[in-house]
Amino acid sequence: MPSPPTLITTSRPLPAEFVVPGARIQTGPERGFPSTQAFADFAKGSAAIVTWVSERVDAQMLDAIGPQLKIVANFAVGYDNIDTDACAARNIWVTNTPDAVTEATADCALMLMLAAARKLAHADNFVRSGEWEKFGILGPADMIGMPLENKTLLLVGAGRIAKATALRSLAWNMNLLYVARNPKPDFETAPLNAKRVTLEEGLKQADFVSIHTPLTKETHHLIGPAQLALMKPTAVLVNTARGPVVDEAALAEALASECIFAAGLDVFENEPAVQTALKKLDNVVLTPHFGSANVSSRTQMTRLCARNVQAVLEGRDPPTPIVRPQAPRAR
Ligand code: 8YV
Repeated sequence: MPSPPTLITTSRPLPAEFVVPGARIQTGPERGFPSTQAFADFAKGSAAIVTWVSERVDAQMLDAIGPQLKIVANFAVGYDNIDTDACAARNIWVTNTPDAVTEATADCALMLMLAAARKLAHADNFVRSGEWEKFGILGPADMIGMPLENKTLLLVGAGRIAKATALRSLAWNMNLLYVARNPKPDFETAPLNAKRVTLEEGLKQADFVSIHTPLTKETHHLIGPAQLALMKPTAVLVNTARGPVVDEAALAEALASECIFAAGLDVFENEPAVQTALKKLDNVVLTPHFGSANVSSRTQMTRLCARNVQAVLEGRDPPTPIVRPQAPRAR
């Protein structure tokens, strides 16, 4: 009797480009599963699961899915949602989607820099609410923002997205600083000519700060009250990486007290919840963790994710591994 097709579970419906020949693909609900347990129950018996940034993949989940699970393919470049040690201990591959998200996320960072600097949240609300009609034509001193031209941009992290953001910033002739554990020759040479600094030095000097570091134990609340206090009152903070890198309550406080000028946030500590204090402020632009949400990026993410799954199911190394099984798997 022919064996049944290999089962792949995607936690949500994926774009049509998610094709893995010979496999049966079952998809979770549009808005994702209500709990890890519900996802695990649905995915039981799968050889591959495709996960979204909001889904925690832990030892309990892996065990509930079963020992036939070969790969956790994250539909994102960040993989802080996955217990990689638990996957390694069970000889399960973990893959992500680097490169595919780079350009769209860098666009998002620049969009938030400009939007926050030019008070877009306030301006948009001013028009929609009818406030403009009551107020009248703006005068020379109304709604004045900050320029990007010739200003200093600090990149916290020096990976692909930081570099793509830095390249875009050259259009404004920005002076670049970066924070990284090790020197990055491609940041320090033309065209970026960025200078490596400590976080403290960078925060003091920067007019714009853009976060591009993965979330780890070391980067949790990397930007807290002490760091915000170092920033200029005219400075703008942008986060397109992971919410918990910034202490959200401390940021709300810094914005409310005008310790910094503005912020642009695509990521939050407890998504989809956002601190009420932040939502009340008009010097912060808020977007719903949609950095990679453009057509080109989503297509590339989907294709790469499918290639990762297909390779592992066919016994080959996937193109973008994070965790590689150490022991040969019984087939
Ligand atoms: C999100 C991301 O997956 O790649 C990442 O790490 O955070 C993003 O691509 C996406 O924006 C969620 O909508």
